Amino acid sequence: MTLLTALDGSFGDQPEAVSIAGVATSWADLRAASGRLASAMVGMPAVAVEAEPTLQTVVAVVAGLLAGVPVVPVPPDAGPLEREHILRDSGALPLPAAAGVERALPTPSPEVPALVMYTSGTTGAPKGVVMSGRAIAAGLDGLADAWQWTADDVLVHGLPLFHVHGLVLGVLGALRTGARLVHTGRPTPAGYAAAGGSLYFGVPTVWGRVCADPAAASALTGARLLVSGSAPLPVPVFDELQRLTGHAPVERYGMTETLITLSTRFDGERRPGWVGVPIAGVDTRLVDDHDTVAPHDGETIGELQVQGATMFDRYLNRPEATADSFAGDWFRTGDAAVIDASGFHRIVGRQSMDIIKSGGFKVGAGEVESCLLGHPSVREVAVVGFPDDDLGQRIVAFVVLDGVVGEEVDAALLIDHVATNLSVHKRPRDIHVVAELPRNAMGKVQKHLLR
Ligand code: MCA
Ligand code: AMP
Repeated sequence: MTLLTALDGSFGDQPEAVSIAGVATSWADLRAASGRLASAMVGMPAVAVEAEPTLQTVVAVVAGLLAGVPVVPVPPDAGPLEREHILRDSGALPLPAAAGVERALPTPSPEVPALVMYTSGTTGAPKGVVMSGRAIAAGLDGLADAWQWTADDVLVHGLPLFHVHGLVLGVLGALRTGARLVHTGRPTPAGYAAAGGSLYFGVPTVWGRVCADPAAASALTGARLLVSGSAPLPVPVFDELQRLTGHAPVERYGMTETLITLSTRFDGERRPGWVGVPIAGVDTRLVDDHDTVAPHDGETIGELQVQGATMFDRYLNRPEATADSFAGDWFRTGDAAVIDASGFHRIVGRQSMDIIKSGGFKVGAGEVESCLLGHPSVREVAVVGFPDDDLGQRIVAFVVLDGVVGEEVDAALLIDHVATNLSVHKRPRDIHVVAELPRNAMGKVQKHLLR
């Protein structure tokens, strides 16, 4: 298949080409297992894959790509609310119970939807981002170019397999570049230290934890490149990582919708607090509130808009949301940024307070609020992101309890309600019970006052 070059035999083979949480396979065996499963998948509208960090997950994802069946990764800890939404909205069916006898399958067109990944917005339930094999290939090739990422690399990470970072970059990227992959199961400093890789991926929370474990950090000195993304890498973490490992990390920026669009380069400047330049095939611009192009002077803040080969097709079942997310050919990222005269980008923040990035996970305040309102004791709620040294932002809920129910509600119960109905990383870390929420004359909650 053309997307996953390593599975075509282009890089020869090795017995431990892909290793996940200690279980390894060669590319030939991976290709064979995926081929058998693909044969049983042909004709499915979409396939739901429980995205545990296991080799089975990789086999199932590759099978979907071989069969031309869109893969919908489901967070393994997704509770009933989140799971039912994803399955109903995508129409994805469970994996076939048994693999078939492998048949020769035609190579799917690069325009066929390869993945549907769910991402949170400011309001409502997460939206399914439909991405083609063509966009994925363009995104990975752009990163291979920026990072000089080749078959000589050993890629190490332990990120979840239901988001772009862990799955597209972290698995498909290895299978396209021919780099050997060591997935550590969880992204722990000890796991990273023991893996002996050349190329490491992490979210800032992971890099912060590596810095807090100097022995683990010093084990990374032999690496070639440490890459951070999914959330802003704090400058002190950048500096500390450089001090402890000898490597200035490469920071890159992207979104589920656009894949990775900006990065500092292996052979270029790595400036703390900045996310570099567009990868090949991507263009960017800044606009003001009226969609008028703003100057790239390193000071003027505008909304970052992007266009190019890495773009998603559409939000599944949401033509209006898709249309609203574009200004002509330009995708509205919702991130505020500056661009300097040399083309370097700095992400200044999100335009909406209702998008929270916690541990690199994007969480919509509205989704957590709806979930909490589903608890019988909660009358009103407002969810906000508070700065957090470890997670970047921590989810905090302010709740007004329903006096009629009359029962004392334990904060732990409400936290658990979100962890079990949505997923663990969407749970508030703190609950504040308040008599009322600050509202303006229109009745709208004034979240900035809560912060
Ligand atoms: C605690 N736990 C609970 C509860 N409280 N479980 C159920 N109910 C509760 N009330 C337990 C869990 O079972 C789990 O246990 C543990 O707590 C999880 O703790 P938590 O603090 O949430 O996890 P963490 O270890 O602190 O997580 C930090 C992390 C994680 C590992 C960095 O946030 C992470 O994996 N982040 C990666 C996010 C990511 O990949 N984003 C990419 C998005 P146990 O540990 O025993 O299981 S893609 C993207 O953004 C774009 C495209 C881009 O640019 O990349
Ligand atoms: P997601 O929806 O999970 O794909 O997250 C995309 C969002 O993550 C972007 O819109 C940014 O807000 C944020 N993000 C990703 N990478 C970076 C980065 N290097 N610096 C700052 N924010 C980032």
